[in-house]
Formats: sequence, C-alpha cells, structure tokens
Amino acid sequence: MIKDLKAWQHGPATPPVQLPPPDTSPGAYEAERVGNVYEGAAEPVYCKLCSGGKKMINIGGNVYDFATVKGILSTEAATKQLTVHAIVDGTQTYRISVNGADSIELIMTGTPDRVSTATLPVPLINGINTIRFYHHQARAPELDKIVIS
Ligand SMILES: [Ca+2]
Repeated sequence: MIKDLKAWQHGPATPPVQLPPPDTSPGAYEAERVGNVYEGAAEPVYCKLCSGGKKMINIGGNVYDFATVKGILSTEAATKQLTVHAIVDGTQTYRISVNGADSIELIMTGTPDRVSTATLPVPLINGINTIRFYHHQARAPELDKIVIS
C-alpha cells in the first residue's frame, strides 16, 4: 500500500516525454538538484509545470520534513534577493534559514495549477551558502527552484 502510494507520488514509470528543462541561468538552483538535502518525507517528484520537470514535495508540518538547497555561490558577503518559485495551494508559509541563522518567514499565495513566486532579501556569505526550507506546524509550498539575484 505504502509502496503503491510512493509510486503514485513519483509519477508514471515512464515520465512524460516533454518535461521543461532545468534552469541553468546564473543564480538559479533547482530544488531537485543533485546535492541538495531532502529530509524526512520531503522528496523530488515529477511536475510538468515546473522548471526541470520536478519539484520538492512534503516540506514542513513537523520538525523533520525539510529541504536544504546547497551549493549556492556568492562572490561577496552581501544581501541578495532570493526569489522562490513554488507550487502553492492557497496561502502557505516557509520558514527559511540561511546558513543556519534564525529563520525568516515567507508567506506565499497561489493555486496548484501554476508556479507562484515570492522574493525576499537574504544575507549571503562570500563562498558557498545553504538555504533550508521548512515549517514546524504546517505543510509548506512545493519548491520548484530558487533564483538568487
Ligand atoms: Ca524544479
């Protein structure tokens, strides 16, 4: 039963032939990118609307379901704009922690039939940054990608 549910969440065994390509522009990081961390129930699944054809589902709702986007390069210590691309069902909220710092709240609104975006300033260090997406109380949006500018 659980196995069947997992198979359903991952989509068909043969994925749709036409999936959108990943965003390889500077500052773009797919949520499903290899090297990211998906903890607990959080996992990448197919999404025909999404950049790269995948999104990260099951983020938030407790302390152990979260996703961390790693390898975010900045060539200076500065405040940059983080634009979050996600599938949002109504109003949902992320807690966002940059490099392990206290979290910033990001409230997003949208509908499941499109990718919604929201932008907030984040402090980056010079070098490799990590950004953790989570929420302890409620399910957060399904993360497609982030763009740093
Ligand atoms: Ca994606």
